[in-house]
Amino acid sequence: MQYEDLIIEIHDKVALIRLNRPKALNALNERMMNELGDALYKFDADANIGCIILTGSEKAFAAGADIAAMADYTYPDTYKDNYITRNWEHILRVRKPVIGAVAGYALGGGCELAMMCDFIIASDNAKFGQPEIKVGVTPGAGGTQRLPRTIGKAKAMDLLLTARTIDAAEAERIGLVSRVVPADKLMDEALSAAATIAAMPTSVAMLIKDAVNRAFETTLTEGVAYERRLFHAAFGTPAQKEGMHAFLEKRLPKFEGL
Ligand code: CO8
Repeated sequence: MQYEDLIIEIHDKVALIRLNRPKALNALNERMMNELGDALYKFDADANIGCIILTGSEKAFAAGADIAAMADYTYPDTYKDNYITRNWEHILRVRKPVIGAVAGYALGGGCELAMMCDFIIASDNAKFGQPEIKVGVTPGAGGTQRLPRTIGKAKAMDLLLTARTIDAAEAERIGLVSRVVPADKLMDEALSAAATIAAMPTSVAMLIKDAVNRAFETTLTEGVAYERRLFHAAFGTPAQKEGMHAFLEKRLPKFEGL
């Protein structure tokens, strides 16, 4: 597939996907989300890739779903087509780690897409918000669900009901992002984190991602039982043999291809 709205770069074992509709501040439309799904599945299946970065431009990760594309939609249009949701959740089916590298605006669907990444590294110029209420809709890609789970009910209600935009420092303080770096260091930081992850055994990174995501879907007891099964499963991976024997032999592990 040739991409019109994405730019792809490969950095050793890291795939970098850049949203690229600069004139519309990367407003997320049907074509871009289809392309994103295609690229994500391709890299998820590529044995040479150990981590994926999703980013936008210096001005916008994404300023939301494309308002121009949906302004005249009716309820039957949206319901019959399952409008936009059908291709928005591909990212949740990706089993390898996905880092969101956010500079500029991550608003509405852009904030929701960032929250669907495994963690977010933000540039100090990043701005997050769920301003859907100002254009007369609710969030539609998990904003009302993932935001309270991530930052708690009080902050989530505040952002969702006032449409207030928060800066990177506040986003880090409330746990929406894991790190904030100067704007000109964002890609270095994201690539470095991704390279670190890609150098780990990918099979185990996938187990960890699976286990952490289960925490949001189940009770603590069930989640811990699930984790225990994955821990047991890790003993079936060559990575466990290599990792533990390398430690005992006082050498660095060789996880290439594991
Ligand atoms: N959709 C379409 N076009 C957009 C969007 C958008 N979300 N955001 C910006 N643009 C376009 C502008 O229309 C403008 O185009 P043009 O130059 O042709 O007029 C261009 O990008 C530049 O934008 P601005 O001139 O407005 O730039 P500013 O720097 O003045 O402002 C802002 C930047 C503050 C980001 C401003 O553009 C803005 O408020 N954008 C809209 C933010 C918003 O409301 N987002 C939420 C949209 S609704 C949504 O996301 C629902 C998600 C549901 C997902 C469901 C999936 C299943």
